[in-house]
Amino acid sequence: MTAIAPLTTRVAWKALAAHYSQVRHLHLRTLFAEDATRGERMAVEAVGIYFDYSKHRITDETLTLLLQLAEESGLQARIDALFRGDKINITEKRAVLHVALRAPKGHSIIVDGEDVVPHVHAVLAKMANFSNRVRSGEWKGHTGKPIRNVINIGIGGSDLGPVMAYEALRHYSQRDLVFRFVSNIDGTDFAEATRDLDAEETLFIVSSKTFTTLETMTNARTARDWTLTTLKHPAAVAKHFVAVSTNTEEVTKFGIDTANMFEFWDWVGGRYSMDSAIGLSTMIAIGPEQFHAMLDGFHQMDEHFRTTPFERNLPVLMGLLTLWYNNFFDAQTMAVLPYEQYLKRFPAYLQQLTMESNGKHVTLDGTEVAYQTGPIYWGEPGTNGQHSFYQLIHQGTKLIPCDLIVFAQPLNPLGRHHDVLLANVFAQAEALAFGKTSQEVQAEGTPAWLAPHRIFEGNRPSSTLLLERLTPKTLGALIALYEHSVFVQGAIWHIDSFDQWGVELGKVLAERIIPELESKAESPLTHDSSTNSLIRHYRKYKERST
Ligand code: G6Q
Repeated sequence: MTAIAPLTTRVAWKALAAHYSQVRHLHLRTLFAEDATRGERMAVEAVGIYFDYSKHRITDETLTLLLQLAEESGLQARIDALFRGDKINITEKRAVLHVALRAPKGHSIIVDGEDVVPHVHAVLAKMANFSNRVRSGEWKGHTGKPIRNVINIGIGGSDLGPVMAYEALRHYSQRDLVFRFVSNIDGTDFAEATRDLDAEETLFIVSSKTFTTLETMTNARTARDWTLTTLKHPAAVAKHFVAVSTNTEEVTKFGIDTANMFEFWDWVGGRYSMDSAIGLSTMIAIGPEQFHAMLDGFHQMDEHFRTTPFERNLPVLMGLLTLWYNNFFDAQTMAVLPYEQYLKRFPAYLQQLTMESNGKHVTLDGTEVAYQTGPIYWGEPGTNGQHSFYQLIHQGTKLIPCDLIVFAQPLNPLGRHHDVLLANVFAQAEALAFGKTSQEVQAEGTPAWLAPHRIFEGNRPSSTLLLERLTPKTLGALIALYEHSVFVQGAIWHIDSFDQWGVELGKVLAERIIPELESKAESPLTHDSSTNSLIRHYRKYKERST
């Protein structure tokens, strides 16, 4: 890794800090009034995504400086290292090659002296074969009935991608199959997912990179018991369980035939794995052809990111804009607001992608950062959000940049619904940017005492992402856009966006507490006084219920 000047000492950073104090009060009303072409100029169209970033609190100089910051941060070299398969996840000493998962046949990406692309395609072919057999009813359960229900058991990266993709692409799914997703260790998740299902017709996909994750393995064992309670014979496991994992040994120990194991590799991070075999449930739902269309969307965005000059590069622009608010305006959060019901789990998916990746407090060399890193991502589908939390975005005291995502063609055309939906998203972006002045409020005849409450300051920044239609391909492009935007931010902050040590401590402590909760004996407790007291109360309450 070449030495790089600390972020806050870079020329462009200092220039941006000075520039910020000059433009921070500039209003979008002024910026638009001064430049009639702003709306067309500050927009880029690539891989089917029209990205309008004109409603951001930026001038041409802001952009120039942000792009300079990207150059000074060695972004192009980082991108090249990513695509080359360098071990850029330095704390885990791993390559980060989700881009290989969607590399077309014939491409070549070498990891530890071996071309990984043929392996990726071999697994895709195995997934396609299995998916087709389930979809056609050829794959039979233990008693000879075809599979009707598919349950993915996994958590974190082995759950959020599959459930988001299933919901997003439900329109394209085989409707006579039921898909459910069990992630939580809370028994309710499993109980509710299976209560109306027939074990004879149910297939479990145990998705776990490590095949040791406590929640997933507990749910998988419960699923095995549930299956065997009905089907009685241990041989049923082979017909009702398949695994997606990197850990052959643990899969075998669980009793799943490795012929029914779909492999992936340690260079695929959990939160970057929905297009690997972790997407098996997605492929069963939408079929191999549509799954490949999704991979194509991912790949096209990869190529756009890898080869397009930064000033027209969607993930670069998106990443830089996020950084602009995060580091100069001190914005704490980013709202992701899909105006598309099928994307209802997209904000939850993005929360892991963005926050697990960039929620870091030290740089690659282990020194404490002297600046803010990853913002909090949150959101809900529009227009529901408009009737709840948008109030705070419009008139609260916090600056919340928004991503508004919308598709021009409805998947379920219904009367005037879609025009009304689109009108809402455009109106919101307009209201956020331009607000409502006191003159406008007065002109409406609002009494003086009420006027302050009705004024919208405006100057609330947003990006609008307008796509033609939600398809597997456009979904792939959209996800890759966010993946690479996260990468851009992490590269500039000089952090490891691909490890997740922050989730470890809680897991270790839970393992220690489990026996203390399970044991009947009043074993002495050696935690802090709060944890000790909570454990004692839990034991007391638990006894009352038995
Ligand atoms: C993602 C994280 C994490 C992981 C889960 C599940 O990047 O690593 O969310 O995906 O902890 O892990 P397993 O797939 O190993 O069960």
